[in-house]
Amino acid sequence: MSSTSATWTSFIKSLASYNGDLSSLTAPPFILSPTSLVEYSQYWSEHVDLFLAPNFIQQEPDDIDSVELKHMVAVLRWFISTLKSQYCSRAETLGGEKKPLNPFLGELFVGRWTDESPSQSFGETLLVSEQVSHHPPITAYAIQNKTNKTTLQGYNGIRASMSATSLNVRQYGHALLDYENLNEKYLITLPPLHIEGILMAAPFVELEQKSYIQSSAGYVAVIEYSGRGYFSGKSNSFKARIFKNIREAEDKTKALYTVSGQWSGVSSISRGHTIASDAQVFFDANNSKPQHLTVKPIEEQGPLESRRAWQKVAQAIRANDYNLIHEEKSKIENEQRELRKKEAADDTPWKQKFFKEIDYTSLTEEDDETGYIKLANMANLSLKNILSGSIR
Ligand code: CLR
Repeated sequence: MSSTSATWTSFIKSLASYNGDLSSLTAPPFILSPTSLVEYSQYWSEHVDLFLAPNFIQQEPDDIDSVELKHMVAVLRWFISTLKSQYCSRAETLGGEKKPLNPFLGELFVGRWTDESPSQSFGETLLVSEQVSHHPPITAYAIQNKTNKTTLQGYNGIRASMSATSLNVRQYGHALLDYENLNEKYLITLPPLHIEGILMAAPFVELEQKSYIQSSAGYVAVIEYSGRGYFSGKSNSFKARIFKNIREAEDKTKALYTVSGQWSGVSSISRGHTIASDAQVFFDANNSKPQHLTVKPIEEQGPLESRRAWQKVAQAIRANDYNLIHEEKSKIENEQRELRKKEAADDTPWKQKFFKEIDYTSLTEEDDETGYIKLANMANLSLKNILSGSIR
């Protein structure tokens, strides 16, 4: 057995007790990513044109669909476009899924997307992402385009457990999308996933089960995920159906639209509950390059900003220098321990910079300015801070 496979075997053993808390995972260097998990929020907006698209949709006199339904189709297209960035980008740039850096409390990642549209009607889109909990890791984020009064905000945590061959990951949290000019909001839940290929030391993500998009206009999209050898035999497959409301969603034949294909490739859309032979292309991930955000140069970043804070660790990872990785990581960890001790001693607990925690279970629909409770009720989803997508 080579030394690589020996460390991989012990890594797999450590995965057996992994619960989603990255600090408990000691992985061999070749599986480490130089990027912190706090950066992953950027994947929500690498197709800015699709993110803003509902703002530019017009109702035509001979339209069969309501304008709200047209918006829902556009929101679904944007959502599907985010998946390749979210779940395939490490495989594409680093050759496989990697273990991200474990963000420290208060770690920040900020950046912006400039307007690349021909008409310059998009304006600038900003991202702020903040690590709001360390044990367990939870990242909060907001993506805002002021020109078009469009905001996405949400938070994300994971729970993981190892089965015989794969790491099963459930995401908790949700995203809220607000199109202020349209007076429409959307609640987005996050799909469960699993990491395959671990035994072969070639990990990759596959999505599973369902996620939902609930519109404040009533429409709901139910997205079902499957991998190789399920309904199409292709990896990264999905089938999404749009219904008038969650009650209609109980009967698949009531679907107003059906979308089917690969989220990392091509998908098609048909009216009704089946994909017709003349179905139109819905989204083609191969033909729609992600637009990466711009981040300040490291020298100009503040000390809490992710790339500056992890700079030395990232360099050590790129250089494959295990001792240096460990040394530089320990510096950050010790510094964090000292900070927590000091906060406890001074009785000044750490506070988030950009986000506030809301206990939805103690709010009524009327008191909740975010609109989350109303949307969660419309979609029949649990309000408790438990796994997203859980039915009440
Ligand atoms: C984080 C939030 C993003 C979507 C997303 C994509 C990939 C997920 C990541 C989330 C959480 C951490 C994750 C990662 C894939 C692999 C990694 C589950 C949900 C785990 C911790 C790595 C384990 C080590 C393997 C390489 C074996 O919006």
